[in-house]
Amino acid sequence: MAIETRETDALIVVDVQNDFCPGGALAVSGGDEVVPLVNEMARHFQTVVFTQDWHPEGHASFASTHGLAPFDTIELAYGTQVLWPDHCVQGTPGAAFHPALNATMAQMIVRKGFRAGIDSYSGFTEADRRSPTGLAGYLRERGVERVVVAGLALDFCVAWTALDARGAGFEVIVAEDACRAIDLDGSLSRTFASFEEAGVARRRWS
Ligand code: VGL
Ligand code: ZN
Repeated sequence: MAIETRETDALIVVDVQNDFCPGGALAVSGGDEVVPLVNEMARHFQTVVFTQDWHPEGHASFASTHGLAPFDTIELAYGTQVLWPDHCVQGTPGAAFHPALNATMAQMIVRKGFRAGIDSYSGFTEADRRSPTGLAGYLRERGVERVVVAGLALDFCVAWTALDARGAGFEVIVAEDACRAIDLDGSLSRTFASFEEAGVARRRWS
């Protein structure tokens, strides 16, 4: 493996849920392809955290809530919000983890985006940039120094999670081959530029 894991590493697996896989409401091309790799990776980490996008019906990030088209943007109190198809509605099959994802490996599952008016791409801080999920404290208390991030989508929830991990003082590696991107209006190249600027490393697992 190209990433030598340490005892003080954590693996953060972002949003490997049915709605982000082919056939889902907000399918990421090849999203299901990360599952075998993520399952393999998880065996090498003492700390494994999953994030789960977990929206109530009528969520502020849903285009349908505003009578607008998916992928339009609007201004909310906390800034510009991309509008998505309804996805990852709490308790629905679309919000469940991909059936082949080995969820028994996760010690901690962080649900996010559960407040009707606030989105959360990041597993650390909601889109208002004020409300922490508690994940940074959890990792610090577990003695974690470095996080490896994998999952969906590379240019949204993986990106925000990786950048916030860096902002919280962790060393961060994004395992690129264990991610897939949406790539909306240049979002992927902007993501790579922000990784470069923030000191988030991009590596392959295999
Ligand atoms: C995500 C858009 C909306 C993601 C979540 O997991 O990247 N993207 N909600
Ligand atoms: Zn979402």
